[in-house]
Amino acid sequence: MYQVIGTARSRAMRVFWMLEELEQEYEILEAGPRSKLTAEVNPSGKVPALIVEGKTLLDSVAIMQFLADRHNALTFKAGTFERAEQDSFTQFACDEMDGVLWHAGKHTFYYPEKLRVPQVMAAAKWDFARAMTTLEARLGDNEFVMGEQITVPDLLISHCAGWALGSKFELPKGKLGDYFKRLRARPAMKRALARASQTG
Ligand SMILES: N[C@@H](CCC(=O)N[C@@H](CS)C(=O)NCC(=O)O)C(=O)O
Repeated sequence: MYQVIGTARSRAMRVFWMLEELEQEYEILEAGPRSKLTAEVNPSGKVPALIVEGKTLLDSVAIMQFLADRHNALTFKAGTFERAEQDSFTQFACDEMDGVLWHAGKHTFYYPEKLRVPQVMAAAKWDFARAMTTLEARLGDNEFVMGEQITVPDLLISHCAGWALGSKFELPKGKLGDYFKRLRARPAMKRALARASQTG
């Protein structure tokens, strides 16, 4: 059985969702960033981490892609052009969504007050809005970013969209708004939320 270190209010939520999509059993080892358990497995003290067969894998995106590859679902095969396109969407989510949101978050609550620059929030909202315009163009009329098949970046993008909403960023309506709603309505997402809500 898989074990995941992290909490619902962290990037561990992406991993819970992926495991639910794959219908795998998992145990949540509830531990926050920089907790004793987290520090034991990750020198940076960051969550999530996946423990599988006595080994520990760090980074939510690496974990999600590993699980998708291992269970041959929600991914195209490595070495195909489609996989490269899929990875390009994954990279987009990391750079243009996760990176922007985290940068804003650091200046809102994470850095010591003397290092926070309030103007960063306005710049981050500008970057995020531009990313949404790009995503809308790349999504087109597709159901998911890679067409009819849901893949790793869809979960990642949707998780970042929820994070954005919680951080008072604006989400677009229209086709992109419908895409976000479609993803959040997935039964696996609801199961992951219900399961994770028992954690902090
Ligand atoms: N790229 C990493 C980022 C992990 C990360 O920053 N996690 C946050 C919680 S969502 C954390 O533990 N932060 C603590 C810190 O930066 O000190 C991943 O996706 O797993």
